[in-house]
Amino acid sequence: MTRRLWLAAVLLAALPAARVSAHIGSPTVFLDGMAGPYRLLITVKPPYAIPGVAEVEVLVTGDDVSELRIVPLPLTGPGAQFAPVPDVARQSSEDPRLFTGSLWMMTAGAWQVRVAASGARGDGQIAVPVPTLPSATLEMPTGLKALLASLLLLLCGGFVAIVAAIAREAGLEPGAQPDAVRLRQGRMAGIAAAAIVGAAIFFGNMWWGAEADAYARYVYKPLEAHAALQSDGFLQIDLKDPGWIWTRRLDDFVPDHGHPMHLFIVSPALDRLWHLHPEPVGVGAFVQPLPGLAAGTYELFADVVHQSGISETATARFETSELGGTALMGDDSQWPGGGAASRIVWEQQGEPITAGQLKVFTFRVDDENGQPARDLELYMGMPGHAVFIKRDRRVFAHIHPGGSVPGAALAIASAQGESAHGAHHEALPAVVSFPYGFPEPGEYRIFVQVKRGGQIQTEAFNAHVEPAAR
Ligand SMILES: [Cu+2]
Repeated sequence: MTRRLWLAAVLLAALPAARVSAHIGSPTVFLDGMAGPYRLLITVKPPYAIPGVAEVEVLVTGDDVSELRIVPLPLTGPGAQFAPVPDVARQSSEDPRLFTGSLWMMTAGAWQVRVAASGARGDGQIAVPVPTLPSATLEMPTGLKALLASLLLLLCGGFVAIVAAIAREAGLEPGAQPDAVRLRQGRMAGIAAAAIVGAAIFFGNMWWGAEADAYARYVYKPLEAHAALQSDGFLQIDLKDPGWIWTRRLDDFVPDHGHPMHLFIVSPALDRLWHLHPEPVGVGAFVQPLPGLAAGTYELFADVVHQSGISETATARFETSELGGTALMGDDSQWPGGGAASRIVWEQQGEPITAGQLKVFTFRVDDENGQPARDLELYMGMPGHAVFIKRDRRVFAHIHPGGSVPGAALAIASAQGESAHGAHHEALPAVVSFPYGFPEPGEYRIFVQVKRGGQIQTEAFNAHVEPAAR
C-alpha cells in the first residue's frame, strides 16, 4: 500500500478539492494550549492525500521560546510511546514568534503532532490530535499530462527505432547499404519492439488503474445519517457507514463532554439553533425528543467521536409539520431561547476576516447591567462552545476555547503523554475565545454558547470572510 501511495504522492501535483474530516469542509486543526509554561497557538493542516505532508504553524504568545520541535506519532498504541527524532521547526525571520514545519503523515487514521518547546522557562510539550483522512485523489495538471505523454511517445518511438536499426545495420561495413534480408529483419525487430512497448503500456495502465481504484476506496467517506421523525415526536437518527476500507465502527463512540452525540439542528435561514444530545438506542442509532418546531425543513449536524479519537460529523435533514414538542432538558439548548437578559458581545465585530488565517475569536459576556458577567460557569466542561457554519452549509465546525479538537480526542492524547490543554481558571472570566480559521471565503454564521448562573446563553453573529490575498 505505502509504496504505491508514495509514488502517487510524488508524481502527482496537488489540486485543492473539497475536504471533509472531523468537521465539515474544515479539516485544519487549531489548538490553543500550554506546552509546559508556554502558551502556543498551533495550526496543523493535514495533507489532502495520504501519505502527504502536514503543514504545522505554531505561534508562541511570549518571546521566550528559543526552539520548537515537532514530530508526528500515532495517537494511541505502542507507536505513541516511542517517538522518532523530532524535527526542529523553522523560526520566521520576520516574526520570531512564528515557527513552521512540515511533517510526512504516512497512513490514514488518528495521529498526533507532538510539539515540544524549550526556552528561558524550561521545557514543555503538548500533543495535538490530528486525524489524517485522505480526502481526494490528486489530479495531474493538464500541462504535466501533455508533457509526460509526449515524452512517453518519444521514448517508445526511440526504443522501436533503435531496436529496428540494430537488427538492420549491426555488422554492416561503414558506408554499406543493408540488403533485402537485413531490411526485413529490421522491420520484424521493429514490429516485435512495438509489441513489447504496447504490452508494457497496456499492463502498466492496468496496474495504475488498479492502484487508483484501491486508493479511491481509501479516500475518506463521511458517515451518512438518516433522520426520521417518529409519530411520538422523537427524532431517530441512524448512522450508516458508506463503506470505507479503513476499520470504522458504529459501536465505538466515546462520550465527548459527557454525551455520545452532539446534535445541532438549524433552520434554513440559520435564524434558529438547537444543540441537543440524543441517546443511543442501538448500533449507530440515536433518538432525541424534539422540542417545539415550526413547520419546515431542518438540517442537522451530528458530532460523534470514535474510540480511536477520530471525530466525525454526519449531516441529514428532516421535514416536519408544526410540532408541539417536549421541553428541553439538561444540557440541551436552543436559540433564540428567550428570557436571557445578558448579552454576548463579539469584541472584533466588523474587523476584516481573511480565509485561511488563524484568528482568535473573542466574545465578552455582559450581565443585565452591561457589566462583564461574573457568574460564568462551565457548560459541558467547557467555558464556551462555538459553531462556525457557512451559509451554503459547505463548512461546519464545532470549536472550543482550546481549539477544534474534540475534548474526547484531547483526553486520549493526553493519556499518552504529559500535556496540558487550554488555560482553565477557577473563576471563569467574562471573555471566551475560540481559535479558528475560516477555510474559504463567504458568508458565515457564528453561534456562541456559554452558561451563566445555571442558564445556557446563545448568541448568533454574521461573519463575512474575504478571500486570502495572493
Ligand atoms: Cu461544544
